[in-house]
Amino acid sequence: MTKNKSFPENFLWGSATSAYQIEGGHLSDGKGPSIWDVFCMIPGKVHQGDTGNTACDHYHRFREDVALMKQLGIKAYRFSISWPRVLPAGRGAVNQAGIDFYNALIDELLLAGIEPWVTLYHWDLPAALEFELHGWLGEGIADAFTEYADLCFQHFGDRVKNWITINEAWVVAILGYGHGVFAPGIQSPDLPYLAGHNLLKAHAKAVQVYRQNYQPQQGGKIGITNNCDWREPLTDSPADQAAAERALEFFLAWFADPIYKGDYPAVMRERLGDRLPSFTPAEKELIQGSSDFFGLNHYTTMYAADASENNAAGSVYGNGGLSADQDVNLSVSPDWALTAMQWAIVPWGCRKLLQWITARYDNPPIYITENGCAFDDQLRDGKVADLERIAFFEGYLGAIQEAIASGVKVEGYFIWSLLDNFEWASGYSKKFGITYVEEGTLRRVPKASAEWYAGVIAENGW
Ligand code: PNW
Repeated sequence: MTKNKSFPENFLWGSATSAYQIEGGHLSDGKGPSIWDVFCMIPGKVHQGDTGNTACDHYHRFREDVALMKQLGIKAYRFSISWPRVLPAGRGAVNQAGIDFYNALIDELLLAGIEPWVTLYHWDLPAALEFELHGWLGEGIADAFTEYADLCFQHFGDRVKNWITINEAWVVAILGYGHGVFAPGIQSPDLPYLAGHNLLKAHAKAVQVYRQNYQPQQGGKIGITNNCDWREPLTDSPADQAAAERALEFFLAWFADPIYKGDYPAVMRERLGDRLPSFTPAEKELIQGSSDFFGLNHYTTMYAADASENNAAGSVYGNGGLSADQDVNLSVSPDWALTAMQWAIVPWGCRKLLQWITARYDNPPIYITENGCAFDDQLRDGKVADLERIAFFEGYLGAIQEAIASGVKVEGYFIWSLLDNFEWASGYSKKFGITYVEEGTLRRVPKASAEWYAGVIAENGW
């Protein structure tokens, strides 16, 4: 690995969170319930019955959290707006207290010299829209999302110059409507493709409103963030190479091809037929070119092997999407170190994925809007001494530098996450960085000092 430590001069360094995972105040000051508020109440859905009711109590402690960001020296902060906090029923009546909260947060960030990056949808759909429209399966959902997005551009767009419409459509579709392990908890072999279709339409409509009514005066940029692992062929056989490519297309090209090429990947159409909805010509036109940047969340890598003969998943569900549709078997190498979430640490997979995106989508500007790791806290003198995390970032940032050196346009990087938080169906753990759970709320635990880390880094020759 090259030891050139420099990143491009204007490279953006940030940290990220999402509303339901950190805010708490789940029904405070007029907020409506989201599908995650409801999902958490169903016994057995979330580890130990945990909820985001209080989470990091960021709703009440955001000034403290912004001070923490300032101390960390981050230049940008990616957070999400809770749709039911500003529109308690999803549409119609506005909750002014919700608008006030995000105004205060944005002002506090700007005062601290930190650029706000706002995600409009990070999974906390207003519960009302689940009942009334069948959530992301419903015909009217794209219009409801556009009404909400419009409200946000109108109230916050004078100060927010970076917008992300949807966080990880793949997770919403596959985990929410395929495996059913995330809200709204639906298990189906077909519905993920309908949910994904509506997510893309919602994204594109919101972008159209921004571009027509706000971007000319406000001058910001808008895009979507998708997640993808790397898929490495298990062997160099043509069948395994094709399997790895197919797995990437079912993961990332599912959502990126319509935006960069105007339609779903051919391999998805071939394999899914009518189970994959079709765009009208007008919709294709609306969706194509609807992202000013390529937002990417990346965490891990798996081997991919052709499974046309023997699909090891043995069911429609697998950890790379709906595996029966892809005929891909996934595995990890026993040599790869794992995070506490059992995700393999494979920095070169990050480099290869960035290069794959660059080749397939003609070198778009990429923002890595999430990358990070979970580890058990190791406390030293009451402070978190997270050596494994330092090594993780050393590896992944080195891989990103290599990608940049090879011509990939990575323009920014956001660490997931600023705060230890509510990890969806996994609930809380003590496994992340800055904070840990104590008596139902999260107590802040400082990191070890910068000097101490500098010593460790020098000692290890990083
Ligand atoms: C992302 N998967 O979630 C989310 O954007 C965050 O809210 C979350 O806390 C973070 O990554 C860590 O999990 C994912 O199964 C959840 O591949 C699941 C998957 C990927 C991303």
